[in-house]
Amino acid sequence: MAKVIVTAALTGGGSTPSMSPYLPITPQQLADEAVRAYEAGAAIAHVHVRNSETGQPCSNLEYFREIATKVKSKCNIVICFTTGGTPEMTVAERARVVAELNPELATFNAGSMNFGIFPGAEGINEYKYNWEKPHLLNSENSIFPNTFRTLREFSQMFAQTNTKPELEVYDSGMIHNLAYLVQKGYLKKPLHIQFVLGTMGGLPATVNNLNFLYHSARETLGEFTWSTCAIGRFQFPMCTVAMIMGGNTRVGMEDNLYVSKGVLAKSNAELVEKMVRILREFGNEPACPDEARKILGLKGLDQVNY
Ligand code: KMH
Ligand code: ZN
Repeated sequence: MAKVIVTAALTGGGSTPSMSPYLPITPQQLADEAVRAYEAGAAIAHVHVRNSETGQPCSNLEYFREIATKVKSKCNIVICFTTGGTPEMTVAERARVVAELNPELATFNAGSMNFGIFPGAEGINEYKYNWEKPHLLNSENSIFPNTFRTLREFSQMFAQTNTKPELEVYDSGMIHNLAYLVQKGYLKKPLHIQFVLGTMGGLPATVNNLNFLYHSARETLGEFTWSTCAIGRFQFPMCTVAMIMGGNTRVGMEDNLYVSKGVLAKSNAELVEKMVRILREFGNEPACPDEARKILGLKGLDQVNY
């Protein structure tokens, strides 16, 4: 039996309120979703924040703090804050949550890329909010910037706060960006990688691509811990493959809004429950938060600033 980490990515920045009435928006909703995901077997909650009135992705530090504090008062799930945000945010805005809240774990996007969320507009006939349509359509002409300088500065900030970077790898070139950061001493081993499959601009979600990324990373970086997430209907197939390969899994409404074909998930916990059922069918068990802390070598909940 292996212990497998299930991360719940609660809301993200690419899903919009018109796509699902169940998408969590306010800090209270996000905190409740994190606790329910924990009860369902998630060891990590990956957190983005949204404007409470409009649901628009934002980088409001007080929302991050409120969620983390509320969650911490109820359970010990690991919180992994986003530093990716959305392409509309500046790098400084994205970095602030780590510098101020000193979390155990946060995302670290391993290179620049196109990040198209505009196909998401195709299925929407009526928008709930005015910001949604331009947010989706403008992504046809925007870049998700993570220059070498940003990577160096983020590495140094993560080291200062002793926050473990969850290294988001969307394509194979990014593995070599990481190798450069390791070689220069900016990133320290052991590394933890999230292979992100199926974004528009990154590698498609196929078994071959996951296998290729994993083996390229092994060749280039040696040993590391890792997890996979995949967009849309590929979420459960790719997480299942990752589990079989010995990796960890990330599910949740950031990447996928449906629990089965045509059926919207009513909560992130539903998606976590499904992943846990799959893990158990293969004789595995979900890691609890403290087991995840051990696997990833996290500093502990007593060392955060929230
Ligand atoms: N939005 C996902 C495709 C981040 O938040 O920094 C990847 C992600 C990155 O979760
Ligand atoms: Zn994210």
